[in-house]
Amino acid sequence: MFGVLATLTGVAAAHLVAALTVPAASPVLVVGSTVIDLTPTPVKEWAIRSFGTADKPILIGSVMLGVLVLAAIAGIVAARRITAGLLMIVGLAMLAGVLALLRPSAGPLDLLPSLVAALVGAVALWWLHRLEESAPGAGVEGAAGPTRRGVLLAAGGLAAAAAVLGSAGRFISAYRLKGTDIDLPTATGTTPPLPDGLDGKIKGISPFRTPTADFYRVDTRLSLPIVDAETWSLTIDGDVDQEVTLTLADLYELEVIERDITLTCVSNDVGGPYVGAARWLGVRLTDVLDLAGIDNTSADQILSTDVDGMTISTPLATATDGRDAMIVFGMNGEPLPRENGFPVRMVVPGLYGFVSACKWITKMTLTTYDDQQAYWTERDWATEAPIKISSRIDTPKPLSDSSPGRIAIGGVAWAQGVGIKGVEVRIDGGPWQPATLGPDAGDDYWRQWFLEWDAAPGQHFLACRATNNDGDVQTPVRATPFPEGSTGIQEIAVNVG
Ligand SMILES: Nc1nc2c(c(=O)[nH]1)N[C@H]1C(S)=C(S)[C@@H](COP(=O)(O)O)O[C@H]1N2
Ligand SMILES: [Mo]
Repeated sequence: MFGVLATLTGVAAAHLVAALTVPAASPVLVVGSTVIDLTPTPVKEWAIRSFGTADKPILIGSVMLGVLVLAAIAGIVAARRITAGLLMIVGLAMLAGVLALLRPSAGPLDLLPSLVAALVGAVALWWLHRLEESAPGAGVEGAAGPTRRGVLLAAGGLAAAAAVLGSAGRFISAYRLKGTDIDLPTATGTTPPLPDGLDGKIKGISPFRTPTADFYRVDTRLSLPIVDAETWSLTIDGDVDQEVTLTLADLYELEVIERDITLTCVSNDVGGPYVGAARWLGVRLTDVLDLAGIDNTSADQILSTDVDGMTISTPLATATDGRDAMIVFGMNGEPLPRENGFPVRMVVPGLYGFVSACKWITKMTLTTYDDQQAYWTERDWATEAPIKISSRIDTPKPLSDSSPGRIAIGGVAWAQGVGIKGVEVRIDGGPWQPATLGPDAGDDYWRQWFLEWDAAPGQHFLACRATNNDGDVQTPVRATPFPEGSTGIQEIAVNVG
């Protein structure tokens, strides 16, 4: 019990110090991030699939649990030999400290929270131990009477202190994460307004433009980076004519464009939630690369690095083939949210996010896949990863109950770069029936679709499949997200009655 209390206090104090310095260096987050990086790909895939966006809270909870079990053991050891217990607590904290220093972008300051955890944890444990030693009736079984009030009070005080320190840390982190309100330029040309979608007409269908707050989020981070737009810069180096470093103001000098693009995560299962459509404001990736000069390059990859040293690869030939690859600073008319890469990220239509959409980007290195490998390349994910044609049923929901009569079956379909020609629906294994498509906002954007259905009582099976503008039909052959994106057809069961 003492071990747990002392450790909690140490961890909470460290979290507060981290919030004031380097939030990601908080010991629990450091251990959690290390677990993420060391987790084999299949396990990671399974976790994303089973827990969805709750995978991170679950990870942090498990790390906390593990730490507290070790802390409890340290407490038991301390009751016999206080130095051994203290050493265990300090050892635990210093392990987190070493892991913090091993993070790609670590500086000496990253060690500070773990030092604080070690100090506070050890002092708290020693203090509790000393109070108990000096309490009358010490060592007597069941002597938790008034004689030990001092010890209990101290323990309660520590618990309260841990809660206050921890909350203060969270509050300060949240406060520092505010303030993404930079002035955005307007697009140089005009961008046609997004047509009205089917949102108002078909209940339960995905909105034609995903509200920013509902946009999916996938990344390896446990805490958001705090990046200052004033001091942020983007360096283009590697095999270029001349290395250049650009500020946000430099980017604003280039031709500013705005595009409607649907982003998709390679980890999205057929029918899954990791896809979102937004209007992106930024500049052409090629305009930025031209400032450094890539005419003579022998690179085949853009290796992007984020503020913390996370790397993402993008195939150079694909990104510069004329598609609207962008360096983005605005999303749906607002600055990028911290979650989605503030202040600047990359967006390349038609490529899964893990090989294109580097958030919090600070560097693009022109290099080859032979010379340098990005985070997911090292983990055997594909390097060429075009988004596969797919479609999803949004309504009715799987296993939902509906009343008999007219029901709209509806959803979205995407084939970025090529565009959607049609969507078909299959009811109870019958023939494929053409659905009605919603408005068209360009080949890089998804299409909504629906089919009116006269539902009879009973259980029914609904499936959908899309066809792209090249005439390719979504395949029924199932593939897992690893290593280059899922395929297959979504089929759901619904109840009518
Ligand atoms: N720096 C950084 N950028 C990143 C990632 C990451 O882990 N770190 N994840 C990528 C993945 S896998 C996807 S699918 C997209 C998701 O972007 P979103 O979170 O804005 O939806 O960001 C990409 N960019
Ligand atoms: Mo992704």
